[in-house]
Amino acid sequence: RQVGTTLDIEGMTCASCVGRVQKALSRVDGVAEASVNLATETATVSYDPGLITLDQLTAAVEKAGYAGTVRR
Ligand code: 9UX
Repeated sequence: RQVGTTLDIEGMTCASCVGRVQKALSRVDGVAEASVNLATETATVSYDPGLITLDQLTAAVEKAGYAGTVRR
């Protein structure tokens, strides 16, 4: 099963930032697809909730050097 969520990402200022965040999210086991938008400072992520939690997604963003919060 897959669900989608949107994260607000803080701290991205260039295209490389986008790449870093996208790579960090894509690498998390259980993430099917991650798409990061610099203009809106968001990431849309499709993931399997049986494999990972939202906390793990925000943790991956933080580990990459940015602040990620789940948009509720
Ligand atoms: Mo370039 Mo984005 O250093 O932080 S990757 S601005």
